[in-house]
Amino acid sequence: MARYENIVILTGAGVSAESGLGTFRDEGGLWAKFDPMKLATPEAFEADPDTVLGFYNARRANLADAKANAAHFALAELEQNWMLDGRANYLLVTQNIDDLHEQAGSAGLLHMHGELLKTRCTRCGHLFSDREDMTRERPCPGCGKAGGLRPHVVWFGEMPLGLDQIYAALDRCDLFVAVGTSGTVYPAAGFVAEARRGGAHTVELTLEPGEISDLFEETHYGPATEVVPHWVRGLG
Ligand code: BJW
Repeated sequence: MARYENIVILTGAGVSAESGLGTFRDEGGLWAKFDPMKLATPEAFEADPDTVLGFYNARRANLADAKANAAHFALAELEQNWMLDGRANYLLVTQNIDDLHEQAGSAGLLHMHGELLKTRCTRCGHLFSDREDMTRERPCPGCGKAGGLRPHVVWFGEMPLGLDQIYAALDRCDLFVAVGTSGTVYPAAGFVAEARRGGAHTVELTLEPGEISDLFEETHYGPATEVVPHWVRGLG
């Protein structure tokens, strides 16, 4: 495999679009239809927990039938080839809360915006895998109290997960690749600049140019299921 020793991949909603999961900001996307300030902030949850829980319950139901696509599989294959080559520094950071990278077999994976199939209790902090509906009546399996369950996702104004690990990997990476993300949400949108500061080669694989495309040295545009496998094959 090619010359890189330390790879960081960042994925966004575009990598899962062809699996039938909507993106956020494209035409018909979630935030084009719904106001994120009323669904994806701690204040929205405080003001109207039933609406917020209902929104995430519906997305859990939608995720139940979704299958990993060729882009997820190509990234898992890249990781496996990299490990076989004896080069262990590979980190796949996803902004997505779906489980499609896991389905494809990715192991070195960090969900910086949380996971839809996990529930957290705001009363006791208990975190558990969960495919059921979250309701205010349902008791937490950890503390037994009702009223505290919320999706284990990162809302606007909350701290993304794993940032220390991500910035350490960005500092030492020599290849940074962003796949299917619009580059509108920080801190993820700042990762390309961070990687460039450390001297990494930067690649964008997405449907069309977006807000931060100028920051990438190499760009390939088209559907993720075509562009990602093609780029991965070229690397080998
Ligand atoms: C395809 C395709 C196909 C389509 N093939 N491609 C300035 C600086 C720093 C922070 C801020 C700032 N101003 C405001 C902030 C705060 C805020 C923020 O960034 N707001 C912006 C809107 C401006 N950020 C936060 O609040 C974050 N926390 C934070 O900053 O904490 C403090 C902190 C300070 C300093 C350091 C560190 C931390 C938290 C952000 C949480 C985001 N949460 C969500 C919801 C998660 C749960 C859920 O899913 O409901 O995360 S919002 C939503 O956006 C979701 C996504 O992960 C995220 C990114 O979206 P993504 O993936 O890019 O999707 P789209 O739809 O935007 O783009 C899809 C792309 O795919 C497009 O480009 C298409 O073209 C492409 N595409 N089809 C290939 N077939």
